[in-house]
Amino acid sequence: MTPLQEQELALQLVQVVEQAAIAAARTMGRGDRKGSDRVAVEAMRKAFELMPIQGTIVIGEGERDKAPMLYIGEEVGAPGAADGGGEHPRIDIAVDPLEGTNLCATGKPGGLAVMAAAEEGGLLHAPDCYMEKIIAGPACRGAVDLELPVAENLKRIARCLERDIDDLVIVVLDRPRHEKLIDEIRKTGARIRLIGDGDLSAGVSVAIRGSGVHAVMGIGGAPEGVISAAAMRCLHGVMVGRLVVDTPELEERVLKMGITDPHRIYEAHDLAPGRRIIFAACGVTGGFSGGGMLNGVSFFAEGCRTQSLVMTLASRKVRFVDTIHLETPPGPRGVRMY
Ligand code: VTB
Repeated sequence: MTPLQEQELALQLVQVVEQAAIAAARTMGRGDRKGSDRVAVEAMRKAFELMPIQGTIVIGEGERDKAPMLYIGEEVGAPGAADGGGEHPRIDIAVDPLEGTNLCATGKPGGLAVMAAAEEGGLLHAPDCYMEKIIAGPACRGAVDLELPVAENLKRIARCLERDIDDLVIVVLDRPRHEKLIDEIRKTGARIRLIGDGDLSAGVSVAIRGSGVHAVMGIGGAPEGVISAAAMRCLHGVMVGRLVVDTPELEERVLKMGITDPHRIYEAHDLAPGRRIIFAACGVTGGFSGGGMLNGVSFFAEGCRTQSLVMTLASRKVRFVDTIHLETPPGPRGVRMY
C-alpha cells in the first residue's frame, strides 16, 4: 500500500464508522447498551461489504463462537470481483463499533464508532483483557514510564509541557480499581477528570493541543489500548502500556496467543507497528471525553449529519470529515444541514 492508497482507503473506510455511528445514535438514550452495540456491529459489518479490501478482523467483538459478527479472524471486505480489476489490499483491522456503550445508552458525550487498520501484522493481536497505560502528547516523548511512581511521571509530563503539576488535567476512568491512582494524582496537586467510559477518545484528545487534558492514566480495555496506540502513531503521541495478566488462566491464554512476555511494557509502535496505519472515528453522542472535538450524529427530515476524525500515518493527514447523508431528496428550500 502506497501512502496515496493509504489515504484513499482511509476516506473509504470512514463510511464504515459513519454507518456504525448512525445506527448506534438512533438508539441513544434507550438504556439498552447491548442493543446499541448490536446495531452498530451490524451496520459496520454491512458497510465493510462495500469496501475494496481483503480485511481480517484482529481485534473485534470476541471469539467466533461468542460473537456472531466482526469476530476475531473474520474476513471482511467486498467480494474480489467487485473492484473491476487489481487486487484489494490485505489489511488487518481492529474495530470497536461502539466505544462507550453506556455513553450511548444514557446519551452522555464521548460515544464513538471507531476502527484502526494497518498492513498485515501491523496491529498487535491483544487479548480481551485489561491494559494499564499512560497516554500523553508528543512533547512527552521518552518521559513516561510505567515503572516510575505516579508523582514522577506527572512531574515529567508537567516539565515537558512547560507547566506546573497543578495545571495538569489527568483523565482517569472512574472505577474502584483506580482508588490508589486517584489518591496519588491528587497528592501531587494535579487536577483530575474522572470519566465513566471512553478512555480511547480521551487518549486521542491528550495528543491534540488545546483539548484541555494532558494525560490518560490507569487501566482500561487492552483492545481499546491497541486502537489508541494506532491513533497515537498518527498523532505522534506517547503511549506506554502493559497487559494486566493477574491469573494463571489469563497468563496461559496470553501465551497461547503468541505473547511470550505477558508483563512486557509496550510503546505505541509495539502495539501498532504498522508502516501504514489508518484510524477512523465517528462521533455517536458528541464530544470527546476530554476535548469536545467531534459532534454526535444529528438527525433531520432528509437524513443526518456525522462528523469523523480520519488519520493516516504514512500520508500524514489528520482530517475532520463532516458528512450530510441524504436519505431522501431535499425539499424545495434546499438541504437542511442541522
Ligand atoms: C475502558 C473504556 C471503555 O471499558 O476501556 C473500559 O474506555 C474498561 O472496562 O469505554 P471496564 O468497564 O470493565 O472498566 C469501556 O468503559 C467500555 O468498553
